[in-house]
Amino acid sequence: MTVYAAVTTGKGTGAISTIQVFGKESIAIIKKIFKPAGTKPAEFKTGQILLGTITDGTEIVDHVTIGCEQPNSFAINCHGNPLIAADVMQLLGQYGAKLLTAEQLLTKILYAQKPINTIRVEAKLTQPKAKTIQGAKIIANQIDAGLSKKLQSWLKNTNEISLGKIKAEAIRILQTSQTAKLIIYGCTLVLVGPPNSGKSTLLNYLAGRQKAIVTDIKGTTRDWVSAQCQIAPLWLKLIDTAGLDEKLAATPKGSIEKAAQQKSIQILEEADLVLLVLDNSQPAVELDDRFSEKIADKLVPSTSSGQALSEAEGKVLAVLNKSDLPPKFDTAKLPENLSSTVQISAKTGAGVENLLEEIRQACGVADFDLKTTVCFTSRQENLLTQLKNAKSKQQAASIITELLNGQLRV
Ligand SMILES: Nc1nc2c(ncn2[C@@H]2O[C@H](COP(=O)(O)OP(=O)(O)OP(=O)(O)O)[C@@H](O)[C@H]2O)c(=O)[nH]1
Ligand SMILES: [Mg+2]
Repeated sequence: MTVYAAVTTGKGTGAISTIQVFGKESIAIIKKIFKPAGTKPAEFKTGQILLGTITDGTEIVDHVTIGCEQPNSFAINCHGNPLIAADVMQLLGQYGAKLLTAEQLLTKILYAQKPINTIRVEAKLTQPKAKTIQGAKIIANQIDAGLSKKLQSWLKNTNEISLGKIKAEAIRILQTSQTAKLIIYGCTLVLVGPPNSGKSTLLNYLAGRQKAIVTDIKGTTRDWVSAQCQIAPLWLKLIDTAGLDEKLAATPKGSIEKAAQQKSIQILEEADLVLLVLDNSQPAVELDDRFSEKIADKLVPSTSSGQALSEAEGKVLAVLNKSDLPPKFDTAKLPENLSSTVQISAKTGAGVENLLEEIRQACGVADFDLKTTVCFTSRQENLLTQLKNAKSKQQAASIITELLNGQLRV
């Protein structure tokens, strides 16, 4: 059996780097580069931690500990400088270990455990990428329950369950997964609106720091600015954009203003949810046609079942800002089909809690049950999409088997 090795700690400098060595012949290779502290020879017993040095035959590479986790799995903990970890890896490679990425190694380890459950492998690989603790829990819940259990029960009861029922359940899982994805991977919120409406002030308020420059001069924000914030169970990537108004068409070609405003229109494409920030203390302004068209696109609710990036696609929330000033905005001029309209003051914070609740509602995460059966990788999504289009029970069974036991390419 081949021996595999990978640096399993994150990239960059940390206090410690861990190199995982896996495979039946691991001990034979480790013995060639490891010298235990003291005079006794090393005993690689499961559950023990050994102290010693890694040497290249002539010089000490580093002082390390080795955790004997399984008879064929060892964790070499060396100092955190990535150059040291690279040296240890090179030595392992010289003595015959196959050098892998952390993901590749984890996949090998998980596939060595029987019975194979690919959903579990994907969960272990994906969980560290979850942006929120709720997202991590959703993934964990798919291992022994959730998606794994659903697929196992489909396979076990293929004769009793109708194809129609399986397809209907696949559609429901795909739909619910769009909301789960926002909780797991985060939601991109783009703040757009006319100049001076308070977009940057709102971004700063939500981010809890002065990320974007705020002035009373129209057109202060040129290049887009991004910040992050958590509003449980969501992680938000906030993008503040240059103000847009009816003058875009008249703005000279090649000018910074034109480029900035065009960028604002482009960035709308990335939005899971758009906040249309308007100044409630001013009469409504006409917006540039191109901008209005883009907003109109976002206002069209998604009709596809589960193929859209998120259920929030097609959602625009209007924010009537500066509620601390006398109102002059004619709300009849608001676009139709808005997800909702919220009055706030980004300056004082009044109404912002209400806005956050509306964001949760618009994303469909307000009462989301973390135990819901969902898919959480594009492989699963593709296969469930195939399942919802399956033409026969036999085809459905082979897709379900692939979902549960298929090989991953990492
Ligand atoms: N009274 C009041 N003033 C506000 C509020 N929000 C923002 N302002 C002020 O409005 C002005 C414009 O705010 P910004 O946040 O720079 O507006 P913006 O939409 O980012 O403007 P551009 O970058 O030019 O598109 C500043 O003087 C802010 O202090 C609010 O809720 N109440
Ligand atoms: Mg701004």
